[in-house]
Amino acid sequence: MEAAGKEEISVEDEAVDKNIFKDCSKIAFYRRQKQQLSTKSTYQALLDSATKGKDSTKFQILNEATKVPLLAEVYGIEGNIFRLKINEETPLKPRYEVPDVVTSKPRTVRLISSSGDAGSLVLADGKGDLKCHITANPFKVDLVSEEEVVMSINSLGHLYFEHLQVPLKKRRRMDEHGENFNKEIENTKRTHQLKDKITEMRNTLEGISGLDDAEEQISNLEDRATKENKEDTSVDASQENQEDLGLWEEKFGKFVDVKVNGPASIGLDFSLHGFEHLYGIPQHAESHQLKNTGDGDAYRLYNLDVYGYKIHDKMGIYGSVPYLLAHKPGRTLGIFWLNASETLVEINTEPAVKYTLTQMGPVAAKQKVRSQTDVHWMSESGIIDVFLLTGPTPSDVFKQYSYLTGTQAMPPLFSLGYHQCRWNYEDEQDVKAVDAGFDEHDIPYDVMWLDIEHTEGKRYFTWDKKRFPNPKRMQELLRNKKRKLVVISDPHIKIDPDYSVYAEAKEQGFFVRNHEGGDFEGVCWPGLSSYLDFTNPKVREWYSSLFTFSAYQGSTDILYIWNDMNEPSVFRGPELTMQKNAIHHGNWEHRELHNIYGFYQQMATAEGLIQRSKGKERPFVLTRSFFAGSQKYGAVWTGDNTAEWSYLKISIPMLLTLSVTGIPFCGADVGGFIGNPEAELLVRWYQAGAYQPFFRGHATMNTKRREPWLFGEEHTRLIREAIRQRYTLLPYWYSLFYRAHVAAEPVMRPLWIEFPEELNTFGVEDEYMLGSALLVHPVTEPKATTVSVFLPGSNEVWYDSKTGTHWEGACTVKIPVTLDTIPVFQRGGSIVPIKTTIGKSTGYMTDSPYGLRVALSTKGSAMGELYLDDGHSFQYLHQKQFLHRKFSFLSGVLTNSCADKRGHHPSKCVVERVFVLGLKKQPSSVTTHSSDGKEEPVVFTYCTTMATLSLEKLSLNISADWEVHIK
Ligand code: NBV
Repeated sequence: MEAAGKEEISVEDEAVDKNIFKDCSKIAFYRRQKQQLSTKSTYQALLDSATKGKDSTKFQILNEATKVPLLAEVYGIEGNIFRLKINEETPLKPRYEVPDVVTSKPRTVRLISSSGDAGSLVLADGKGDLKCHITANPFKVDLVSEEEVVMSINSLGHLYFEHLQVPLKKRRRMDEHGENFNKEIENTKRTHQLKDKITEMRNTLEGISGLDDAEEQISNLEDRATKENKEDTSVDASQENQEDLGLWEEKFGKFVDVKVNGPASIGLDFSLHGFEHLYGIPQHAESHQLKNTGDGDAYRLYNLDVYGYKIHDKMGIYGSVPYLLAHKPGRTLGIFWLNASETLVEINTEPAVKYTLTQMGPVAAKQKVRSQTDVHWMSESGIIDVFLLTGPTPSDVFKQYSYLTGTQAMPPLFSLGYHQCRWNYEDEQDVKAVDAGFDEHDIPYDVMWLDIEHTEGKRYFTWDKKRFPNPKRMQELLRNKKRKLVVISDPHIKIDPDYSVYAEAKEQGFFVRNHEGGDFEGVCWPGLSSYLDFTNPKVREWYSSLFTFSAYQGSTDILYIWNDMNEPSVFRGPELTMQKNAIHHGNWEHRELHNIYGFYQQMATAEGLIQRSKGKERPFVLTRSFFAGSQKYGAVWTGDNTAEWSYLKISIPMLLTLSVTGIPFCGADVGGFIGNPEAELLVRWYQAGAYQPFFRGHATMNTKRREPWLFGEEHTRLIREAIRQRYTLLPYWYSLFYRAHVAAEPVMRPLWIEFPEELNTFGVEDEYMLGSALLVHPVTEPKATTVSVFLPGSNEVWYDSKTGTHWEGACTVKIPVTLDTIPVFQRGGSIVPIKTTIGKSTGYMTDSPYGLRVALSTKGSAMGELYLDDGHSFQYLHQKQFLHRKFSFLSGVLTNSCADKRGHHPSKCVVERVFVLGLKKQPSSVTTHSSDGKEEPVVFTYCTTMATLSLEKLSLNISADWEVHIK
């Protein structure tokens, strides 16, 4: 392989070297905030001078020590959301506010203000059941819902705000020259205000004459600012006398981070009253429920390329979603901390305590102290911009979050099939052989993947001519089997003037710059590379255009994209990423937006795929790095995991966490990327992966080949069966993704979402729900002969999907398992649509018949739905070309009716089979009834011992209204 990073990362090494990465003790802003907390200084809100604007209520907050004024803004947002923004009132220069994540402008609602007691201010939403109660001194905000304080902000006094300063060296120099320092500060601020104004003008004046002058002025100002910054970067020893505070310079190993803007970190605490269960803030290889963080052990949100990441660790890995949910019976809350710089989150739960007589004396005997969880957010820079999602139900919180950041893009149907990847499929011949292998072994699959070696020397958008001399021919081969191809496209661009992508980007100034003003250069797979600045809308537009068929030679419309290494990964960089003082569009330092870099690449890629089809086709883009809102652009996977049982096990909580933080289309490399899984582990991984949203087998180089048929006939059979189960359930998967797309319902759900009142579901992470109908408990232990499955819900009944055995809910059952068992249970009261015939790939299944699996509730009823469209275009959206059916089973009648009258997508498909679980009495007759009054008898099989009814050879059109009467 031609991989310049080989000496940096040994791809054979299995364990991550944690010394490459920082722990909290090595993060200066963490140390500073912790130190400051021990010498608590308080903030006071000046509520008397609060002003009410069109959208928000504003007031000043003063730090009693520094007296630097902060400006707080409280917004009420449609759908029971509050937003609190805190920034410096007049910062020396603008501070970064994360753009492009919050979808369009969220509609604000007018908050009604009244003054409370002792100089406090109360802001209530229109209905008056939600209130923000702001206390002046010390500054605190209580979120009150139905007269109950559910959350307090800054009640622990952790509000922390480092205001931007002029470096001490510069101050001294000015003193020496008798210059007025304060005047200079004012001038600097004015300069920045002027710059802002001009930018504003530029936006409004686009295309109008005179713009050139404005541009020139801007450029002069920018030059001046850059020059000033440069002068300021030399650090004064006395200013840095407390070196470990890392104010203007921070060392990590051989790396020195020089901070032209000095310290700029922010922090704030949130106390959640009565809450003990928190979830979210991916990505960590950790349990689903957030743990208490001890000293120096905060959850880190900093996108990093961590090969073979350690599990049960809070270190930052590939992606970050600074959003968490808190849950207790009766209420779910969300806190979305919109900040893209390095962020740390501390969690501390104090459980409820009942004091006894002996411990506390008679007065306290009856006292029950409510549990409380404190969350402390700290970010390296930017502003405080936090959204409080008030629920009250989990699904309300999902909707509120999706209102801000968008829902899952509707995936093309093929992407819900099985994907076959390897680093690397060597050449066209290899692709052909692997593709044929699936057919020979009668295993369905949809997508073949090509890793970095398919390119000419890791120049993305090119093909290695020897290995892939005729990429179109190869794609035709796949197309003929209604299959697709995904190829990799990383953000680093090989420095090679003969490489047109490089040359063009270089010429246009599309790369991230270093702090000296040149293009940033770092080592990655192609050797020395520059990195596209995806934060620049012009770069995104250009990058998108690279995917047009004419620009991307050898690509066809069955080719889709995989974005890797986009944390970004930089082999010789600090923590294997980009220097924080690299410069992006708008002169922003990389530190401000590090966590959103990968988000932008996926955004531009998805846009490119849409554009190449002239807006007609849905894109598919897999990304390794992500941020809040990445769901709008495709799928995410959990990076370089290892072929060990513990990694199979942790994939469940990792995916559950992504799922509840708005990223439902997620998966983990099946088999484990690093190392060689034994056959049993591989089978178990396929069985788990078949029931996880993104289902792809992948392996690193130098691992043994592991296509599903290489482990003996029996293992091939088991893998085939697992993949076939996936394809059987395709209609259910697709319908779940539709719900995720339109209503922000996670596809893979922790039990607490479905059973929000049941405490014993809150910590479950070895099993989960797929939608609301299926409970899956993958086997994640070697040589398992039983698994203990918790079946929740005291009024529920659960059916083993394979055997039909049923149990009442609220119990743990020990299920015997063999290597062919995938413990899946259908919830009584649900109807699951399936396909009864499976094809080579999803494309072959468009017209294949449906089946309905009806599992009756304790009351003998059931409900379900099916969503269907062409599976690839946007016609469902623009032309309402979709079919949304509702199934219900009530008093012995199974009904198929329309769930959404707006949709029209006639289908020839029929429901061929109906299987009813839990039918207590043998029917005397079964008849079908069409909407035109036609009635026909049905041959049926009833099994008394299992209480199951099977109807076969039906021919009921899926898109028509009909009933089946069971008497
Ligand atoms: O492109 C090669 C690999 C890829 O197969 C893997 O899935 C990514 O997570 N990539 C990382 C870069 C090299 C990792 C050592």
